[in-house]
Amino acid sequence: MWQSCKPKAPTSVAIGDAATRSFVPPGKYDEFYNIVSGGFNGQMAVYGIPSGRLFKILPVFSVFPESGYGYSEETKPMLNTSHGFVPWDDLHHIALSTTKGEHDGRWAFGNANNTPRVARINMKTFRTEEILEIPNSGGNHSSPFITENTEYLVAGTRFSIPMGSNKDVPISSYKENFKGSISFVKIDPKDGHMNIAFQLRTPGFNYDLSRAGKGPSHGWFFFSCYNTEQAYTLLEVNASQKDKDFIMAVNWKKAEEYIAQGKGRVEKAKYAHNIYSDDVHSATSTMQQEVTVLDVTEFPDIVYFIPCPKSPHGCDVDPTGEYIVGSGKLAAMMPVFSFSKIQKAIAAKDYEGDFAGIPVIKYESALHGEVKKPGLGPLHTEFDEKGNAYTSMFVSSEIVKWNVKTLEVLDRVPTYYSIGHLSVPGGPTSKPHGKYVIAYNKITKDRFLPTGPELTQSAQIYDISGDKMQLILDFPTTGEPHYAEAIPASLVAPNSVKIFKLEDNKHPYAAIGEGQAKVVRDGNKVHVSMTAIRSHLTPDNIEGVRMGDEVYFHITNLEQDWDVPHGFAIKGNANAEILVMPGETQTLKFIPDEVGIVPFYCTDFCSALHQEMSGYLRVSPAGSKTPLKFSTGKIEEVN
Ligand code: RUQ
Ligand code: CUA
Repeated sequence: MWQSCKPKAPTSVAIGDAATRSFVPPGKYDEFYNIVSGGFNGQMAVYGIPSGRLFKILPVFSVFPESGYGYSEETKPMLNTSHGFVPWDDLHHIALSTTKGEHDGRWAFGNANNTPRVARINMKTFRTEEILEIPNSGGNHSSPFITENTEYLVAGTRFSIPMGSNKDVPISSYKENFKGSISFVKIDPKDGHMNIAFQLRTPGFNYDLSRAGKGPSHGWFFFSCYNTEQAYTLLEVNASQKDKDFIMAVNWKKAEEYIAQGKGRVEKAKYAHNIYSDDVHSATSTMQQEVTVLDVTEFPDIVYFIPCPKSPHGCDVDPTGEYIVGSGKLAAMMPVFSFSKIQKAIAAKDYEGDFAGIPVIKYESALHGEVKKPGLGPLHTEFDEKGNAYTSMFVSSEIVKWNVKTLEVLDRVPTYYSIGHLSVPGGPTSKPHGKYVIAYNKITKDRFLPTGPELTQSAQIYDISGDKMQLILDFPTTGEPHYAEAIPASLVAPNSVKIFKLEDNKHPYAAIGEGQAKVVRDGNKVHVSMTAIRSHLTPDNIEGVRMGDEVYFHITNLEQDWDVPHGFAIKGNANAEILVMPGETQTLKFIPDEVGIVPFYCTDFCSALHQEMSGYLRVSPAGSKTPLKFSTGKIEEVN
């Protein structure tokens, strides 16, 4: 039996009645929303904490046939880029908006790692409202990270690449020609709209992760950098030569001053800016043409390097804003830097030299201290409300708890297996909510029933309310989770939108009532303004469509009750379904490919007579004289 092959670990961990702490009784709500990145599925997912229950997959950078995201005419522009329509990406990091460093429940941001973009999700509708492409970026891993009051979202390039006018260069000219870039995206406090305020052009190597300063360090940003060897081949070996890489400290207030003084250089760039509006229930995509650039090597006081051992990955700022934790993936200890010491070192020009003209602060001068022997492969650190830090150890598969001030290791627990990110509710804010740490693991192996070669990814919840961390739940996740953020339900649930008001619907093809349902021919385009209400579609008989036509089904859901979506699908369509929320209009395009009668139906089991919620489209041969007609019950003729 397959059970007999099970390794020891899963059975040997006794969690006793600790599991009851993750139990949320039927009908009761979870305490936290947990917004989890989907990695290579390009989406976010919404779970409850502590139950680990999955509520929703929230489409962001990848098409989602389940809702029609990226398939409906209204949402297609959301995935437009300077490369055209891109149906997929890789989403690693979540950033929840903050005010004065604390969660405010307004927006969630996420990054597209592959085709550089950032997205903003409205936490009232749990929908992607805006996607902004990032130009001059070779991959958007170091992103998105936000400042204390969500003034800026910052996106750093993972790979350096040649930028500007001369891009066709030998790869071996990396040192001369390859540059990094950090984009400062201004967030409009009213509506969250994003615009690139400026980009910093930085030395050519890899930028990995980042955090903004807060409290005393507000106005600063800290980025982990690797491959300061500037290798361009076999990075596995060549980018691990040096003893230390850097944490890059950026004084963004200074950069703002230079921009205000007009010191930025306007450069040509091409990048898409896509915005979804709930008024017209549609997205528009505009192509932006320029970006303002500050080359940090030309300004002496924007950027400083701090040596950080062995290929740093996570770079995390504690809730007080004084301590910055660097995690060298290959280092046997973890350095904790002090913001006030960094300031002193800068004032005293306490430098060990420079890199590409940028001062390198002496390691000892910036250092608060080192966490000795924390574990193997430290990646990411989160914080609780009691002055403790929790670091994920990829290689030794554990979470290590330590005290930020004393640097003393307090506790360690195994994770199953190979933890990447971890998350404490409010962990990156100035006021952590604490209570749990959630591990996001890269490998599950034997934790769940096998499902062929591909196994589920998994997360694990540990209770951290006591001195000792205690495992209380494993829960499988969709995609590959990277970072996640949990936020108290009380900050989000009361604002949740239940319906869209029909009277506010400004979609050009909306039918606000069955009397407005119509079918209009415009050349070879046929626009059907159709309504959906329990339990019929109006019109449900359409004739006069011909081969060679493109049919646009604009479905308006007339319901004004919560939780009554209607769906729409039509036989043989080379497209997905659409799910239409109450009061909303969405459009599915259909190109008939054969003569005959084509059934369509509502895809969401909305009522006892859901199976009756259907209709027929008649498709006639090209050039046929069949008049355009539509009806529900009675016949109405158009033309
Ligand atoms: S990374 S597993 Cu893509 Cu956030 Cu560290
Ligand atoms: Cu509407 Cu089923």
